[in-house]
Amino acid sequence: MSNKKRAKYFLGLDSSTQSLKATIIDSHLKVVNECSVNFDSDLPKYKTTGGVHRGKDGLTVTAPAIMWVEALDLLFQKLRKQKVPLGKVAAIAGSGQQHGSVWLKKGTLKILKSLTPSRTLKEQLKNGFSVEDSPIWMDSSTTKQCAQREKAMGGPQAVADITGSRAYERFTGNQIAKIYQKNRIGYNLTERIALVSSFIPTLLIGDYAPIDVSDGSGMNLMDIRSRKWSKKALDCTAPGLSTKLGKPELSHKVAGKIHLYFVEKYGFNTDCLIIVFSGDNPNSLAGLHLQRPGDIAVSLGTSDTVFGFLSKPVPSASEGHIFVNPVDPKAYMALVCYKNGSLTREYVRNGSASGSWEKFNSYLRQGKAGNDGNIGFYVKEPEITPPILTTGISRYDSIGRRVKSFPPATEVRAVIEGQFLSMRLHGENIGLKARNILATGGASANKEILKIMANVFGVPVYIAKQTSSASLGAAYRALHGWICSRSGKFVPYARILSSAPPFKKAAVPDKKAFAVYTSMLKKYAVLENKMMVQSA
Ligand code: 5FX
Repeated sequence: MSNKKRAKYFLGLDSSTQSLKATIIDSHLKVVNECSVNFDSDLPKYKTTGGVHRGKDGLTVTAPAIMWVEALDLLFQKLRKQKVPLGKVAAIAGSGQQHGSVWLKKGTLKILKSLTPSRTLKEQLKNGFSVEDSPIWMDSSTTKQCAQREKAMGGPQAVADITGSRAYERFTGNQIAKIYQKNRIGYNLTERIALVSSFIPTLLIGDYAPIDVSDGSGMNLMDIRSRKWSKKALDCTAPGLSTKLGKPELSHKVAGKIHLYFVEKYGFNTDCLIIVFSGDNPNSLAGLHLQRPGDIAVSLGTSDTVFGFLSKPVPSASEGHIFVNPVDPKAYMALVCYKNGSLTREYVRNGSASGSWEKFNSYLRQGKAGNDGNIGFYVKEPEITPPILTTGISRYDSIGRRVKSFPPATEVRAVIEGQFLSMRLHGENIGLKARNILATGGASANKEILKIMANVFGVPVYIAKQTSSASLGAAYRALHGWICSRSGKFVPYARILSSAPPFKKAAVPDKKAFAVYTSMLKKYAVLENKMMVQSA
């Protein structure tokens, strides 16, 4: 048999906020195909903006679960059209936007098990949800439930010590508590609560797929040390919850074999394994090969995140999150998340640089490190890090006086410097001290932004060839899970990375600029504290 005939492919599926994306690699980690469905433009009938619906209260953010179902059929149709040999896909793993929950109605398991290729997934599952609009990570409407659950569990630090994070509005346990309190009928009708990440494999295997321990760490429900649901956390959320959640599973395990629906409709092989899916940030950690302390990634997307490998968890009640590591079941990862990411940068670009990235970058080139002491806080969305629910822009001049506006070049530099100073400050607070940075996400293609990143952190910045590290990481994990399953034991993830393409150095730090930012950090922290006190 020729090599081509024997070739095996591994598919990573990324169900992100805005799209469902497929990345296919061969067994040497070479990307052979990429394809995606954009929720706004490919499925306009759901009337989403950026893949979501925003509530009138400015806090509630949801997405229609049935849209994700329809997107899966559409994605496979596109792949078929491109003649991608889906029959050679040996394993599929995936990634989902973290924290979002999918509410499956009693009786849906039966529908899943008997999916028929003569009808679409949407036709078969349209009545399958007990709550049709899934709360997602951008939702900040559960402040009350966070306070209630923190009180019941012994305070923010007690919650962080068990679950890896204090109670955060977007974390699934607090969202579940809200649904239990406000929509009792919906809660009682629920057979299974899935995460976005466990929902897609649920469709693929036609059975309830487990929540993985890494994405499960983003729920304020799991004990990150035992990797089991914490009784204390379940008891203060809603009754009968552990049955509705199923048992958490290690991220490299097999969830099941692909359902006949996909075999008959799209030509998948009956032996194709579905590896447990995880969250987008855990998958990015896998895609960016973060394997040692000091390896950190900065992802510049809808949400900005800073994350990295961690061997010992030291959860904090004031910031950041500790998750179980998705590729090393004994280790952890730390993460700091910002809601004000690309949309906020774009807002400043539109207001100060006529909507042009070229102009934005020429302003960045004009200014110098430290922005002459000017500092800005751009809270377009209620912020997670630090928690600031009141939106607005606050600008301070070199002597800490509040000013109404900045000249355009100062404004542009202030938004970028402020974001990176905050990342350095809060990342270091939870043990993420960078030795080198891997930049990823849309804005990692912008060299001027990367130069400032290198100078603020004082370390070299690398970029991956491919900007979507979550779907690539999912594809790598598909291969990893498949190898573990074939070997009948856990195989170190490092072994599969040996043929991964190297990263490219994109920016090196300037020592003087780094020193400017180091001294600026203190002033930044003081002003940030002031902002928090004002917004409380
Ligand atoms: C992480 O905690 C987050 O909330 C975000 O990065 C989402 O995962 C984005 F999908």
